[in-house]
Amino acid sequence: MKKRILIIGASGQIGTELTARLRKLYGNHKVVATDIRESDSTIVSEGPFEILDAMDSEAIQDVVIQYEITEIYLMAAMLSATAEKFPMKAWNLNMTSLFNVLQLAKENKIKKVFWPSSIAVFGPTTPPINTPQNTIMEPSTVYGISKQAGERWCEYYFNRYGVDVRSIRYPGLISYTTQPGGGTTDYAVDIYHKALKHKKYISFLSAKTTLPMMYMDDAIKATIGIMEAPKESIKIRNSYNLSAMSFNPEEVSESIKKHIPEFEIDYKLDFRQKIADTWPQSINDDQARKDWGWKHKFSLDEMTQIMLDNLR
Ligand code: AKB
Repeated sequence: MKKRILIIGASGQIGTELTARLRKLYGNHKVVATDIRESDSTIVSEGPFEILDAMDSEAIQDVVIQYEITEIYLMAAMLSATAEKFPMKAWNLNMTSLFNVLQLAKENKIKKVFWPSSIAVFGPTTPPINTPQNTIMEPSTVYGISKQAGERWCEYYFNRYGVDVRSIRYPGLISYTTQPGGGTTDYAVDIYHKALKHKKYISFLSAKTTLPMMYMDDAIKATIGIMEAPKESIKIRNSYNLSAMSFNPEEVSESIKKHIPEFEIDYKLDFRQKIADTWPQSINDDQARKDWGWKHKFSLDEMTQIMLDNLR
């Protein structure tokens, strides 16, 4: 059967870049981009685009049938900070959208599913340094709880119904094309915008709050990499740890200062500090490297160079 991909949440931070990369790989018409809102980017002009609500199972099924979809990347979700403001809405969106897609795979209407998990599945009782693949997971945020429940459901659908679902636990993601929305790691994107615009940034996380992070190119490579890997090599059907680098606001600020010496950072902590305090500082991703050949490329300084060059 020929590959035809559906991306749900294609206008978001990851969806935008994922759509572009998949279209380059497989051809524009093979990748159907959908989102609840219209996007003004090339996503709409360069290939098929449909308005689609991830909560609407019938609408998703219609698109799957219309375009003869074989795989779905489900990128729609409410992230950690917004989810704390709208707990029930976040739970409903994050879980219903996943069930909608898993169900289509269970009914054999599609062959493969990608669903993103997050470092938010870990919590205050998790070992925070070099966090192992299998460890204590007691998330204390709504987003983290929904991602952990999602992981369990993915594994359940694989074990019980043979659904080929693949997942990675994204760290904070940084890119210059699209802004993130509603996450705790969003500062690591905003800081570059503000550095160029105002030469100053006020961080909502403290100087020493170290979190696992990744440049978007690496995240896209991992996402497509796990989906392209032979089925037998995917040994974990809940979600894979994934790591590239770890840094804190002070360290990004030092990296920016190498290009903009007058850059200043100040700190005004808000509710997101509490969320960050429950997440690991670094992640052990040996299993992903061993099972399907994951390898990261970008370091903090390389990313800073790219971010500043492109945002300029
Ligand atoms: C967030 O901050 O909520 C996300 C994530 C780490 O999943 N970027």
